[in-house]
Amino acid sequence: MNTGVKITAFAAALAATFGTAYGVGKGVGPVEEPKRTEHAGHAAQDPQKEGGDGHAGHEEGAAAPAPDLPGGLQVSQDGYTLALETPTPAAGRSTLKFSIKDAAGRKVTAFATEHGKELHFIVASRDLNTFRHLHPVRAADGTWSVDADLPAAGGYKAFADFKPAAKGARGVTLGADLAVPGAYAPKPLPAVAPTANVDGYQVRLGGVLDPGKAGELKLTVTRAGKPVTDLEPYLGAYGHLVALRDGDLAYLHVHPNEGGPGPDVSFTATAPSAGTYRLFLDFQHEGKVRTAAFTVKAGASGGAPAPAASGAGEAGHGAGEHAHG
Ligand SMILES: [Cu+2]
Repeated sequence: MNTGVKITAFAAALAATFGTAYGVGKGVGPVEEPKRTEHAGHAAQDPQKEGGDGHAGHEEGAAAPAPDLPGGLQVSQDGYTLALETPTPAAGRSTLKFSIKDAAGRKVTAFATEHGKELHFIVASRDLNTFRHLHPVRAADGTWSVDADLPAAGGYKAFADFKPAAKGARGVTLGADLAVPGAYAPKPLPAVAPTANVDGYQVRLGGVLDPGKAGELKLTVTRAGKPVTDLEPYLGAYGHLVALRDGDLAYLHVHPNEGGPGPDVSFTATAPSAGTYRLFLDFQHEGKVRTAAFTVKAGASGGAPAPAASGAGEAGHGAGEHAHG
């Protein structure tokens, strides 16, 4: 399946989600009683049908779920919705509030613990220059809140990475737009570089991010030229890595490998496509968590399409090589 197909499936899923969740279709087209929302996440219709009025997907059967979409691209998935209560916070320090709602619109209050927390909340600016990895506190009614410092006006995206405790639920990462009002001056994406400096630490990135293939990324932490060999566990590992794709902020939570306590921290990562990614490494030393950020290109050719060879069967779908899942 190539990217074009995935985007089509995504668009169809979105259309179906809006159609069912908000009743947009009612009175507009011949939409009958919409099926329940658990349908919304599985709306991978025959792509030939898209381009219609977006409700073509209510028939059974055609649907393969879209499990291989990267995380963070949808505000609703698997019946769960990220509902921001503070979608336009002021610049500077403010309290962000949100909830995760289930298909019935109720705030979810039962979550599985992953990496030591029920929910990981990431806020990144659209230009990928600002990144916050936060751990909100949940009130008994399911409202989450956390203080965040968003330094400047502009577009941001909030990600909630969690696994509902409900039986059979899988982990999801939902993404919702957030905007800090004011005059916006986007910054260019920092250049590709193998090292990043933060608070007197230098972090070197080794390894290659390969589209569609799991590969090892190794980060090495030094301070004043000396390897740091006493990194501290943070959320059960010696580092946490989040990768965001430039262009749409698709979210990859990358899994840490065994090892530690430094100077090397190793991860296994799979880029869903060629392109440019911004990697954010959180590591803890001497009681403080710091973030080192890198710009990385996946696919050395910078996104050249796969050879269209061996035509036949998958005509028009290229030679996609996505093996992640
Ligand atoms: Cu976290």
